[in-house]
Amino acid sequence: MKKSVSMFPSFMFAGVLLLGAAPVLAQGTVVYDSIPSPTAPNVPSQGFQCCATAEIGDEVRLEADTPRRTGFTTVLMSSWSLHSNYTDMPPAGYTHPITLNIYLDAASALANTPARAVTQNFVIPWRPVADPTCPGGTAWRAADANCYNGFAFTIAFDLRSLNYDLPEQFIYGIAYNTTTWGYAPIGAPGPYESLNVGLNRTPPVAVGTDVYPDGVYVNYQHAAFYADGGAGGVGTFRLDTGWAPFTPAVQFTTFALPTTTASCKNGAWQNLVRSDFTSFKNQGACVSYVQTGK
Ligand SMILES: [Ca+2]
Repeated sequence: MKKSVSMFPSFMFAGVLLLGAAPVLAQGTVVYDSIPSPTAPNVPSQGFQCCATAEIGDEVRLEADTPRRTGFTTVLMSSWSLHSNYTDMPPAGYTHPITLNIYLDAASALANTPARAVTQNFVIPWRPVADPTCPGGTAWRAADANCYNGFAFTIAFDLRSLNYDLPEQFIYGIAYNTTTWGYAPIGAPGPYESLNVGLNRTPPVAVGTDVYPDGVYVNYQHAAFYADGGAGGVGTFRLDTGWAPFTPAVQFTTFALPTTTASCKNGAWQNLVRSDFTSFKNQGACVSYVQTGK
C-alpha cells in the first residue's frame, strides 16, 4: 500500500507559508520501505571495518502503480563511536561521505557499474556516553530503559536532481570507506571504524518487495564471510545468502510529474510535482502546468 511521507519538519512548512514567497516542496510517495517502524534506539547492523565490507544493499521491487521519479533514499545507520575518543571533532558528530549506487541488474552490480551513483557528506552522530548502571558499564541507556552499544539514526540521500526514473526492480548499494576497507580505504584510523548499516529483522518489508528474502548484495573482501566461502567471487558486489530474517533498512520515495491534464484530476494533482519538485496549489495549477509549462 502507498503512503506519503513529509521530508521536512512541519515548522519548515509553517515558515514557508508565513513568508509566502518560497515554493512549497512536495511530499513524496514511499515506494519501498524496510525501515522498522517504530525504530528502536539501536538496531542490528552490518559493520564495514569489522567485517571487510565495502558495500551492502539488496534487490528490491517497487510497489506497483507508484511514481518512479527519484526523490529521497533514507538509510538507517548505527553509530558506535564515542565523542570522548575523538575530542578534536565537533560535538554534533563527524562528517563522512557515503555513496548510494543504483544498479540495473546483477551483472552491473558485479562489474560495479551503477546506472546512477550519488555521494553525499553526512554528519554522523556520536553514540551517547556509557551509563555505569548498564551491564558491563560500556552501553548507554535509552529512553526505553534498555542498554545499547550503538545509536540508530538515518541519513537521507537527495536524488531529485538526478531527474531519473527508477526501474520497477533494481539493486541498490550503500558504500563507504573505512580505515582498511571500502573501494578506496582511508589508511588512517577514525570514527568511521564504528559506522554500520542498520538492518531490519522483521520481514516482510512494509512497502514494496524484497526480491531475495534470504539474501542481500554485499561486497566482502574476505572469502570466508560469504555463505559460499567465496566460490562466487570475493571483493565483488554480489548476492549472498543465509541472511534471513535480516534485510538492510532503507526507504525510497519518488515523485510523479503530470503528463496530461487528465492526470491532474480527481485529486491526483496532490501527488504530482513540477520538474523543480514544487507542488501544486490546486487542480487548476496542475492543468495549467501541463498546458503552459508554468
Ligand atoms: Ca533481501
